[in-house]
Amino acid sequence: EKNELISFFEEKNKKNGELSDRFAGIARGKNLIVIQMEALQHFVINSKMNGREITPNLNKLVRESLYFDNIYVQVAGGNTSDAEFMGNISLYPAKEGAAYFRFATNEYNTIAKELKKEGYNSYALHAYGPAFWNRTEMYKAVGFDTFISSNDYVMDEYIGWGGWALSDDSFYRQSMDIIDVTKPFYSFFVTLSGHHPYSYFEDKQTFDVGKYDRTYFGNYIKAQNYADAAIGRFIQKLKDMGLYENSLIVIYGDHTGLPKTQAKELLEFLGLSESKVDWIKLQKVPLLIHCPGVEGEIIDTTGGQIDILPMIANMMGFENYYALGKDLLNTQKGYAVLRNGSVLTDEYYYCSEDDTVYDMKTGEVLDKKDYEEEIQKYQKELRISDIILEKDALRKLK
Ligand code: GP9
Repeated sequence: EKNELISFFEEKNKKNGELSDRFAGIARGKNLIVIQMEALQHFVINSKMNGREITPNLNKLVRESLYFDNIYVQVAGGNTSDAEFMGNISLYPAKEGAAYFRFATNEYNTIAKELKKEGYNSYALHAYGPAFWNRTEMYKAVGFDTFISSNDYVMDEYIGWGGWALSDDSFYRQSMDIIDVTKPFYSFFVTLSGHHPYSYFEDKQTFDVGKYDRTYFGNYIKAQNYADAAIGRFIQKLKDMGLYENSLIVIYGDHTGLPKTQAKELLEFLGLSESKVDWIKLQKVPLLIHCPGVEGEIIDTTGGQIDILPMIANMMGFENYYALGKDLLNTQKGYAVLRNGSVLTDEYYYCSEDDTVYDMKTGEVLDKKDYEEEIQKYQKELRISDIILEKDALRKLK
């Protein structure tokens, strides 16, 4: 297994070396502000309801950023914590259970650790009980210097999670009072206002959802509209503090917020069928990277949350030899591997549940034989990731 890992990473890094180095080092020395947004799905971006944009602030930011619009949700049993795991470490979620619980004492290569070598302070910020998802333990392995949790925030405004989690507005405001902005920093924000069941918004008229009023879907839209407004105010605060022009800002959704059991209104709103391909295309989250001096651009290469770290590493100029993700800005052929073994590319969707390959554009069934070799090559990443987790292999390889 050790030899397997060594040759896998040699091969992976050799290939990457052959590619161009677009944006390499462009954000070196800047602060890094990563915002992992709760249940923010891709479809809300640039979407209108009754003539009004659902997420006007994010839409504006998207226009000024590198925007990745084919990012698939890759979380598994660890849900939100799996998104954190991929974002900060670029390994796949555990095969069973949550990596945050099962592998919290492993050795990892992480953003916080790499930036620490450059003299950065790092902060994990999440206004919930610190033991949830075993964050207190796991954040030590991720290498955060400071974890600010609900023990540290004044719980002065409740919104998300049915109305009993701190509002994003208060969360951002208080967080910026805590972070020492006089030194280079990496701040990792994990929001909560978009957390189901969205019932806080049931009787609020904050956004006109028309016929979806008082439905799960309508409440979800109102929750994401609120989360967007809060992020708009946060971005303004960063500008007022003089941080916007000196920071790399990365925003992505952690997982979907509308399960299949609630799909009816969503499919109706988007005018989609209940086909396998239509549904998988909805299992995407937005990802944007805002870098001062870089013009807005849409990147439609297929990828996943595991690809976030390699892009940050490339732009900030730090090493990521053992990342399993790829830099979508320097990759010709995109793909995403899901924890259940399904594989998505620009061209096809291999669904592991029915062992069938579908044409991504038409939904037609394709001949699996033609894709088998490539699918297995991509799936190998899951095996490599499992070995790393189960054998604590990065500690040994080092
Ligand atoms: C709790 C929050 C929610 O701290 O991260 O996690 P989820 O229930 O969405 O996985």
